[in-house]
Amino acid sequence: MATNPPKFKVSVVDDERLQNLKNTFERQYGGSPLFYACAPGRVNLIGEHIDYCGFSVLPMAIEQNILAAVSLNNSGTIHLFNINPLYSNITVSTSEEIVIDKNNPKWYYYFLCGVKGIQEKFGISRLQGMSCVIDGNIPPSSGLSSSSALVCCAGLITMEANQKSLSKVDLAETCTKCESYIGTEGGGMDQSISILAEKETAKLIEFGPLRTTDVPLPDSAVFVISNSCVEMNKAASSHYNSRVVDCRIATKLLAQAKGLNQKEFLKLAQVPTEMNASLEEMLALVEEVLHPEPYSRDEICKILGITSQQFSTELLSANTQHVTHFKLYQRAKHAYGEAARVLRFKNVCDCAPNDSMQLLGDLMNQSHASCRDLYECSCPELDQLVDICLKSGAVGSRLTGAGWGGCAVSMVHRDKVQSFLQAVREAYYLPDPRRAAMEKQSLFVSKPGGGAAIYFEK
Ligand code: ADP
Ligand code: NG1
Repeated sequence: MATNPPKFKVSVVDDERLQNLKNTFERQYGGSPLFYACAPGRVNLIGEHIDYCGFSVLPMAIEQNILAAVSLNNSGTIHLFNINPLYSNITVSTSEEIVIDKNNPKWYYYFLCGVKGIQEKFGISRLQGMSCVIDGNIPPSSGLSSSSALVCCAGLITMEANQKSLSKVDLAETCTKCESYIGTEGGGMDQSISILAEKETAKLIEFGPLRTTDVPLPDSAVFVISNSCVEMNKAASSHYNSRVVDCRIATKLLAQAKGLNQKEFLKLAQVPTEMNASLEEMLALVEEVLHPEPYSRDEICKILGITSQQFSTELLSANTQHVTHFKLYQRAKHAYGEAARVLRFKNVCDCAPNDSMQLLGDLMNQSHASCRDLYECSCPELDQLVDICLKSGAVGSRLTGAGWGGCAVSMVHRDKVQSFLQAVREAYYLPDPRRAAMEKQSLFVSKPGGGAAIYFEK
């Protein structure tokens, strides 16, 4: 395979998988693909649920990805065929507006988010018809960003098929914006790392404006992903958006308490920036201003001087209209604490990564405790798995991604990886037949992978 265009270089692609994709494409459409595209999933090492607060996060791409084979057609349609029979085929007309049903998050809506995002970005009135075969090997709804990889892959394909060009940063921002058509108010970590990742390095991702910095990880650290085998589909539940809403309301109460115009504040990171305050000072402000008991709607409306109608339309999202209580103190405390942990993790890696595995592990453990107790985005199985990982020799272990199920990421000393894998296998997977059947794709070592790529056959 030769790389083309140069901006999106080839990522690691398993040749057997590619050959299978090509064969399926030929059987399905009767011709060869014109090009291929892939976009990876990611594992977040630290910085959970703070991208949408405007704070930096620290993920790396994984080797598992969404891979697609594509040809162009003149029939004014987008055909999508998925290698996995669980995901049914679909044909969409390019002469009609692309409609994404937020109440029914079918797999192809994620693809159509990417298509729509590029269409809107360039104001394309009539999209190029395309025939695609999709093959994904990222465990879905497990905190490894399978959905964003699908959105990014579709964005990249649509850009290429319509002969448009964007920088990686612009494509990442476009894909972040368009995934919100499915209804989740994500912060951009997943799309940014899927597109901007580079092999062999984790990245600090900063927002507003989007930028990334390589983070050198300790030579002796190996990151192991383990799936709790509990799935949580973000778009089909309101857990995720209800946390976004808690943070938005906490922002407004903190801003108002410091005499700022709360209407101008939406993200927790804006308040310290405006006040020129440190994260430690923000944690003290949370203690001073917010109370640990959940806030009711009435109380929030009274404090902010807004009507119940304004509360519903300006602060809540479509799928959180039913929420009656808001744990503002706990959510803000998590966000400012987690933002500080990301910066400490990055500093430790920059200064003395090889002497500091324990420090990094401690930060990961603190992050998990905060996600579990303050942000309440873990679940019993995930807590059990994290405990097992620590007892099996991990230096640090925590849930990764949105949570409420999905994966843990553990940092393990290189010399202990084999005994760690065996101990986790015995304690978490083998005792349960369902988990045992999923073990092969659920427990694996992960190296930082490359970002989204397009390539042509020689
Ligand atoms: P994640 O944390 O993996 O992003 P989500 O629940 O947000 O979890 O998204 C998972 C959804 O993404 C799946 O239900 C499915 O609709 C879509 N998806 C993931 N992988 C694939 C795939 N290989 N092919 C088609 N759709 C996929
Ligand atoms: P996953 O794990 O892919 O559901 C979600 C958000 C991220 C981030 C994490 C929590 C989307 C597309 N992704 O990730 O932006 O907020 O949760 O840190 O909404």
